[in-house]
Amino acid sequence: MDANMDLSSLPKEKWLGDDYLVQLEGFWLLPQFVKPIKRVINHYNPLPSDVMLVTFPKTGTTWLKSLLYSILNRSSKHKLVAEHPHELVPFLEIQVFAEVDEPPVLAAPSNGPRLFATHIPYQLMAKTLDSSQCKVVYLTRNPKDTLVSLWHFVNKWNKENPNQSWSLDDATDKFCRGVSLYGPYYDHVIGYKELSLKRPENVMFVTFEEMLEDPHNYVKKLGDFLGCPFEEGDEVDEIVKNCSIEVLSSHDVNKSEESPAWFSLPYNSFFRKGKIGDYKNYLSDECVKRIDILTKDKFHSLGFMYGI
Ligand code: PAP
Repeated sequence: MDANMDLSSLPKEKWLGDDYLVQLEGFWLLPQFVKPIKRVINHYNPLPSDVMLVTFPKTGTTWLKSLLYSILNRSSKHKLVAEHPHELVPFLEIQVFAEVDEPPVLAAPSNGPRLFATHIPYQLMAKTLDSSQCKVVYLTRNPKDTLVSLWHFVNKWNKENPNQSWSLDDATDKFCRGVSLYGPYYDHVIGYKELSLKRPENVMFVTFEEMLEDPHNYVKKLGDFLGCPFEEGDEVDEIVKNCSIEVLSSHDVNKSEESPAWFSLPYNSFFRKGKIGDYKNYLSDECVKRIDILTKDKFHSLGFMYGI
């Protein structure tokens, strides 16, 4: 992929206020992330021992970062008390490959695997992932809660400028048309769902809802998948509790109104309710209907019974 591609040659859509998104190979991105994403695509060579958490935004990334970090670094899981999950598990395109003109030299780990996160769709990462034995955990969430979470998050972004507050109708319309950060949501999910069916030993596909309903079981499954199973009596319950939204959001670092160097929203903006079905408190019947029709068309017609 040409790293110096002229952004003005890409299709463009209005996003919020004066911001716009550009479309790269079918996916909508903030223009400032195009270059870092290309760096990742061109220069990130995963080690076979690398672990990658992949998500569509607002599907539970922060939660899974804390769980995966704890599962892989059992002796230092106390670090979650003082460090934000996004600092412990960096995003490839937003942190690791963000600033540099040259790709960073990623040191091989002295102990344990490297753990990274990304929102990059499989369709853009296919070459990288198909030629690697690294482990991928893909987390998704039902589209209506994902949309509502994104809408809250973006409006927090716009808090300084109330004229730019984003209506839920416009958010729904953009989401359904795929014009969303890293969207279309459906193509993102399907890309990794199909990959997980093709390469189950390398790609584990989980949903926010099944994890929240039985976190103990899923932490054990993740340990097995990552090659570090838990022994009887091991600290699974402790990990589940320490990564719950109640405990995580109570730490000063996660309550902080300060923003990280790599992002314009405060650390506390990644924690809100963390519940299933919050969309019922916000979306009109009409919006629900529109999304459900799309979900049936995109997911259920493929036999993937999820999202309604
Ligand atoms: P990101 O993609 O910008 O990193 P991400 O972490 O995926 O965001 O999504 C944030 C959502 O996860 C929020 O959902 P809500 O708006 O519906 O509440 C947030 O509350 C939720 N979340 C964060 N931490 C946890 C957790 N420990 N357990 C459950 N949900 C969580």
